[in-house]
Amino acid sequence: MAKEVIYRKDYKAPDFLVDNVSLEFDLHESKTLVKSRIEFKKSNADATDCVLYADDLIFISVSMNGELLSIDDYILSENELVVKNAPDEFFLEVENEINPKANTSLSGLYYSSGNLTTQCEAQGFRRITYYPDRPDVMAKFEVTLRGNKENYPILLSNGNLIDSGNLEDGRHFAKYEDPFKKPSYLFALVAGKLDHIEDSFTTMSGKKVALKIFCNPGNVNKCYHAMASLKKAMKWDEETYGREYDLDIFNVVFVDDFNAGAMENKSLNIFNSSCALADPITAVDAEYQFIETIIGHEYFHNWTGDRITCRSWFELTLKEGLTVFRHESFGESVQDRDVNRIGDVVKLRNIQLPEDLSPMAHSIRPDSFVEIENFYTGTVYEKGAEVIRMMKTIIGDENFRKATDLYFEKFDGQAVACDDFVSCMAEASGFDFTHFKLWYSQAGTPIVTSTGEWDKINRTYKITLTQENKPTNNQKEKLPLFIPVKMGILNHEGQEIDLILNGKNLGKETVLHFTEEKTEFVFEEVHSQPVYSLFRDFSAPIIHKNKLEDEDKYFLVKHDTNPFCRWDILQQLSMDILLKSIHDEMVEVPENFIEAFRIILSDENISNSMKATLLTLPSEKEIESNCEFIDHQIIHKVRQEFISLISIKLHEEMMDVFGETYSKKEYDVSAEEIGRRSLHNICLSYLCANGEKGSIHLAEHQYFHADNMTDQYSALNILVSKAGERTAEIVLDNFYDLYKDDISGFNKWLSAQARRDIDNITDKLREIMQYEKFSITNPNNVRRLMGSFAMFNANRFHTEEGYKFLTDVLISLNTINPNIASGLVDHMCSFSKFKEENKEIILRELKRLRSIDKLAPNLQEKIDNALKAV
Ligand code: HT7
Ligand code: ZN
Repeated sequence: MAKEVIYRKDYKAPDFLVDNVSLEFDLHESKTLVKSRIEFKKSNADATDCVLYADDLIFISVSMNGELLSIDDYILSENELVVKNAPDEFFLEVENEINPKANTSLSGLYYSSGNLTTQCEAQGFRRITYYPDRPDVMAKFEVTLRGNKENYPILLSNGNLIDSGNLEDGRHFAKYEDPFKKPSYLFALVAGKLDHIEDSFTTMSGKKVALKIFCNPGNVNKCYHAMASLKKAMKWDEETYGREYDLDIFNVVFVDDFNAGAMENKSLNIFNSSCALADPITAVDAEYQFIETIIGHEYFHNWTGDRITCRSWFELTLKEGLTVFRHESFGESVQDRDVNRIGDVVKLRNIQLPEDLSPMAHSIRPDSFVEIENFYTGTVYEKGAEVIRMMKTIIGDENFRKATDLYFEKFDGQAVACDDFVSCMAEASGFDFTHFKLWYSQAGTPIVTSTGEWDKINRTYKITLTQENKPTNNQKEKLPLFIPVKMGILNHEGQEIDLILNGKNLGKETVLHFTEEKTEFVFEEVHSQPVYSLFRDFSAPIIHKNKLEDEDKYFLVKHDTNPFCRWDILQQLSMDILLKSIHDEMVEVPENFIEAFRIILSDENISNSMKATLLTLPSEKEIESNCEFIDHQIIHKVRQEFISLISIKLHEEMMDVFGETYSKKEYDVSAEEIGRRSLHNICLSYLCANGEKGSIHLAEHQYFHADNMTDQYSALNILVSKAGERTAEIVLDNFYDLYKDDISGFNKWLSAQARRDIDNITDKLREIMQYEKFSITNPNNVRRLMGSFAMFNANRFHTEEGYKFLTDVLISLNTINPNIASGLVDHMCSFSKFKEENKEIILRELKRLRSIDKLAPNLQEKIDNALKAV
């Protein structure tokens, strides 16, 4: 039976609240016994039934106030335990059993690689025991863990360790108490054989916090970057938001089998080891940078998520949008600011924009869902962060800090809504956010068109903005949004002029409030033909259609004072060329584009990392979002040819920069060195674009002599795509031999295989899935193989064989891990602009998947949406 749709408007506060809960676990991989004692208080005087949720539990008993309940006192079903005629205050004691080994969904308590681990967000706690598992029920937890000392020498849970000791039969125990109230989704336990490193952090009020990072034996040397990142994040949160850590202990655990990147359980963060472990030999620079920000993200949740949480899952962006905004700001401050901002926008364009164009389009605060797991999306996370950023842009840094201080003060210890957060923004700044709040409920990406008109006689410059908000799948009617436009105007010499609007001098840069379908902003005292620079730092998550002449665009590439806008305008120029070439099925690159690249390559005032960023063309996914009609094969071919032409025209310059950026220095992850390597490697990829022998030799040399994974993996990918099949096989085999026993190296090998542009790719990938090293129950393996294939090898994935292959894998994953399956099915659910023959095959495959027995609800929800949209 299909799962029902839940609506935000139906939210009701809980009938019963929990003050205290104590849990006892007798841990065993296939038979764990759970005993709970839950203290309830009625909060709705009219309520009679107390509802506890359940999923895949074996019920043993329930008693109230010490008395065993009889079958007439409660109703037990697969997903609920309903205690009838519950009094105003009482405690329940429930016993149940679970089987962690059989739990391949990795939600709840599961056994993998010798460890017992939990994942409770969003609704995993009900897979552990009967409980009012909803985020607005916040309680103090006391947890006792018992387990075999040899198998599980480390026993961890949230909060402070208050007791521990040995038991009979080679068992031991540990008792934890978490003094902070929390919802059940933040509960965690880990038991296993783990090594650890430790350090400490002294908070701004002088409290010493013990920091421990746990990992599988043999990996401690790869934990130091994470530890350094954690300490940086703790300091940054004190300096930037005045937030201090609140317990004496902070534990972090890295595990290999994990559905997402990480989880912010109170004082016991758990990470997917692929997002946490790093050393120069097995991790690339991007991973080092990612670790820094994800460690920050989970730590920042301590205040934005744990201390103040969401009252219902509809409000998910309250904690996730805000925490992504906080981690992005942290990244901007500890890494290269502008390159980082651009990277975040690239992510939005590659992940979130396609969501807005898909049948699953939703607002950052959805109004309904079937399966909450399907709403951990780029929209809720990354676009949610952009919405927070816009508020900051509108009210300014100082007011924003006042507003967050107010938020922390007012709502500490509570489960609240997005409206509560925005009310703090309004109260602290005096700004009326009523119109702005439409961003929370309206889905879709507005298209903003801009034109500029200089009036020589009146010396005015009129900038006209129009916004179009196209219907999305479930929301046909749209209203104009409140769009902050950070901007400046340049004179013909490239200098910023004073912005005089309605007689008021706003300085050289301002934020326009664009709130209607069309608005004209008339700037005064503009003495010569100017050029505008709009949406600086990407001040709003919109698509900007710039009506400037190409000449003005190239002028901005050279002169715009805002690095984001310089990059963005160059991206627009590339996109224009790409779209025209796709249309004409012939690639022509104008000389001034080449000249712009040439100037960038030799400009000493641009950092290496910014150069690499500027020289990167929009991805195939971004091109797709800009096409009316999508032919993946043509998009791929055109983009490759574009790169080849740049390579031919700028061979010498690329060679020079490649040489200049060569270094024998020992590997380090300073921003400068990361920038150097990234420019070096992008030049190498351009040089090899045509498979020219001399350049391929350079790549081979780099592959075999690199002392770090960044250079080696770049060279590997270049060789695999450009050096011909024989060389590709040789280096892939070599890479496999080197790294097959290293999880991170093996995963990289899977991605490299999945991206191969070869005829028999699906046979190859099916064969790899049979390798002993490959495990379909490991989300990283699956994502690296299937995810990379679908996302980065569109040319081969969007074929009959590709769709069949993904569908076969999804059928297996449906029972193993529906959450991972649901993440992958997206690649087949947004096909309205595809070629007819592709549409037909996708429809056939989706129907095949839809018809299988016991299809998971999260797959059902997505497939049904996709089929409805046809
Ligand atoms: N809050 C977490 C989101 C999450 C998750 C994490 C791991 C496994 C399954 C999960 N479902 C939801 C992670 C975060 O945003 O920080
Ligand atoms: Zn998060």
